[in-house]
Amino acid sequence: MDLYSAPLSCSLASHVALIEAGLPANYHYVVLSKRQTLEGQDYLKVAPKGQVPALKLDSGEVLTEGPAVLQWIADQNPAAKLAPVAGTMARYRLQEWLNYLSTEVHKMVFATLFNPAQPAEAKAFARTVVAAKFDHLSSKLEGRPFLIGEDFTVADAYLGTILNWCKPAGVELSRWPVLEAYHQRLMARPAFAKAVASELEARARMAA
Ligand SMILES: N[C@@H](CCC(=O)N[C@@H](CS)C(=O)NCC(=O)O)C(=O)O
Repeated sequence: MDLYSAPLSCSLASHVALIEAGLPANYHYVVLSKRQTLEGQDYLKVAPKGQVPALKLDSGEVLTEGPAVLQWIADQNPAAKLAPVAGTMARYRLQEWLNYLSTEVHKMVFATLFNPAQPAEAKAFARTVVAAKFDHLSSKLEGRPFLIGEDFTVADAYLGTILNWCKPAGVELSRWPVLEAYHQRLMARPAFAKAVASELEARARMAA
């Protein structure tokens, strides 16, 4: 299986999930501005939407959209408990979180803050919205180790990835001590440490 990702972007969550699930994969890094992998492969031939993550399965099928990719990975190794069993209420809670993170936090807030084409008014609006989103997340994580129950799930892989963006986006995470402590716990997990180190190394190769 092959994961196509861009260093420290939303695809980091899929990278972390693969490691947490103990699934072997080949990692390909995409230079999004060129729609090309570091090896020079035309990324649009792999994933015509041009976005990461994309997971090429051993069957040759290519799966895209982070929430779908994350759940597929989780379902390959149920013993790792990265997602509750399909059909249970807990699984719908996971999907509820993945959708919230994707639409309300990733896209509405951070995609706006990072996009140089967005006008200053849109960025100012995103900065007001982030407070409401983080207040909500913080209230849900108060006194709990993870978003759902006692186990780390792929929703935590996604939220940890998003919280990494606070510093480069100029969002002061220390305003939410619960989220800051949660972020530190996630970054201390071996899977996050390994994936982040590998993606930083890929980013340095891209810059060279
Ligand atoms: N709906 C997609 C969005 C993925 C996405 O926004 N990926 C970003 C990186 S975090 C990307 O590929 N950006 C380049 C682009 O949109 O052209 C998903 O959930 O996977």
